[in-house]
Amino acid sequence: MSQPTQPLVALESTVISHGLPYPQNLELARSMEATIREHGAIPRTVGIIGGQLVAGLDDSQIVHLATAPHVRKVSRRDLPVVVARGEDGATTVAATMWIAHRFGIQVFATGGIGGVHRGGPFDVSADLQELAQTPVIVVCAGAKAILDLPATLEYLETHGVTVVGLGTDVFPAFYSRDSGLPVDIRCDSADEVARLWRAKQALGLPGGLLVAVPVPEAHEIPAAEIEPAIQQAVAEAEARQLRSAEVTPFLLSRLAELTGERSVQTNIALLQNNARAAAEIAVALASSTP
Ligand code: PSU
Repeated sequence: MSQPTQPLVALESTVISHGLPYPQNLELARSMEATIREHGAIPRTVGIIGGQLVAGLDDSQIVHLATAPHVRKVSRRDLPVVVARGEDGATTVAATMWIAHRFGIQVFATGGIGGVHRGGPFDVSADLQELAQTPVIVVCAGAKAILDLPATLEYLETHGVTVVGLGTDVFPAFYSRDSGLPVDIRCDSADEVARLWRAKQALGLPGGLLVAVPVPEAHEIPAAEIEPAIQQAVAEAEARQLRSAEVTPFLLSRLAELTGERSVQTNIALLQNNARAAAEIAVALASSTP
């Protein structure tokens, strides 16, 4: 594959349509794009409009996904459905990675990835399998502790996905900086991440790279504080017998209700931070000699 000449950064749209309330979702979508530009890279927010895959939604399309009711949450398995029906769709990490790759984008900033859910029934996000097969660097703040984090990291290990801690030795847990679980490798700069990515490509290894960046300290919600709300939300999801794609949006919105505005502020802070880190990685990749 040809090397990127432009420092492009993909952004997902499930966080806009399903992850944050209005109007913070719209403000966030716009300010992540602005942060990426401020750091010398080019944002490409990904979504589906009228059955067309778009990598680089314009402002009116972003407003539409932030405000329209019932926009479908689109993961990999939903892609043919929305295309065949000419529908709109908000793309998850998995679908955004797949579209980003099709459009030649190698770096993607998100908040938290999906993973292996706690307890039963068996529920594994398609995000993990996408990381195993699609060559995109995904910059996130780890995964929420609504998930089974040890099982999530095991799954990634089994599928050959290297987990990088950017400026950290431990996998962050989204709201909290420390899940207590180690990452595979610590990198302390965007250049170091770019070198790792080049090495992976030179070896011909398939799949992506997960770069985990802890939420800035000022915005952290310590694990002990967030855990009771997580346990309550997980118990409620089980009592309602939710399945598949319904589970994550339910847990996210219950957590927001249970923790109030604070969790939304933390969510926004880490997304901005990830946008900055992803822009720096994209710039490092675009300027490094292949
Ligand atoms: N985790 C978050 N916020 C989010 C999501 C996950 O903290 O908005 C979204 C992402 O788009 C992710 C998707 O790809 O949820 C995972 O959904 P599922 O578990 O159904 O695969």
